[in-house]
Amino acid sequence: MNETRHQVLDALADGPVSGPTLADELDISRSAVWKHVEALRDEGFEVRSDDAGYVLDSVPEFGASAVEYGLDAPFSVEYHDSIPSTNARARDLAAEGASDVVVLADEQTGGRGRLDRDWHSPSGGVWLSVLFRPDVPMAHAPVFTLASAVAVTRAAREAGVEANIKWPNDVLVRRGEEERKLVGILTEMEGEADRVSWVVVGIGVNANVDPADLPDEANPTSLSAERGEPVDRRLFTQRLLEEFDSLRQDTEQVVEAWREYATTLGQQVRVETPGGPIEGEAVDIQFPGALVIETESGTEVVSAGDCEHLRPVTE
Ligand code: BT5
Repeated sequence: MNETRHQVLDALADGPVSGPTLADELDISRSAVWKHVEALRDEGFEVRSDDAGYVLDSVPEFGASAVEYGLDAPFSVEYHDSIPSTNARARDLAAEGASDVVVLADEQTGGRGRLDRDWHSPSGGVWLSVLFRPDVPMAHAPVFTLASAVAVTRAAREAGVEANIKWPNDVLVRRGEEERKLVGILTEMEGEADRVSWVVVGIGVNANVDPADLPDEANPTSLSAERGEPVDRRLFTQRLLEEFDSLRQDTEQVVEAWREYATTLGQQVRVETPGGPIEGEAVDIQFPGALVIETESGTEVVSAGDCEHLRPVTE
């Protein structure tokens, strides 16, 4: 949303405000005010005009301006009802030089997980990618995957869903022994060894989605299924972005926060790494995101791989 539209919206929220007053305050023409109001109406904002002027009656459920409105983080939002993949779009924007942009979609038709796996993204989810340019070496970039897992976990908990993190990139809900996948995260980046050029953090949240529409083998769940009612996607997305914004600026606090929500620590795990499987007890996480595993033959530090939580062997 451009700066003037933002100002118009803020003024309407404090309304009633007349067209001429707004035009004076913002130093634009009356017809420009009218155009901004019409554009907001087109986006689903209900703007009433009465004798005293314009009044904002309601904000749309989802969309670019809806999420930007009242957002306490410096991101601009690009919204799509349907798009192949928000990560692919964010990569294109990165190539054009953009930064601090969030690509948000209601539905993805070609969503991707790690290793080019499919990510099912029916309408009703929160499918988003954050493009930014942190001033850090490439080796530190995995911390942003952890940061996004923490951010989404906090937002889910605020929405009443007791989410936990499974290393490295899953957010789950536990039911007894069972773990159900609520969120997947895919981080992509480009740069030189000593400096990241851009990072795209792709976060896929099963928000108001029926788990029956998602692949069975992942044991999926959704915010609406856990809550028994739909979540306010606008507020959820705002909280997620605000938490992420504060964590990305203070990466020191990320590992500590991650430990608080992790289910992986203390568990027997099997991690499929490019060099083969590693099995043992997950004992810690190290900056910027490596898992420390005690195996029979010593301590291993693993920076990437698919992690399986093994059931403890009971005798
Ligand atoms: C992930 O991959 O978990 C990362 C997913 C990232 C998706 C976001 S959405 C916004 C952005 N745009 C994109 O195109 N991607 C990102 P991975 O750990 O590889 O898990 C993939 C596996 O999860 C699949 O093989 C399925 O088994 C399962 N799966 C697919 N869709 C799912 C869903 N909606 N919920 C739960 N599990 C799912």
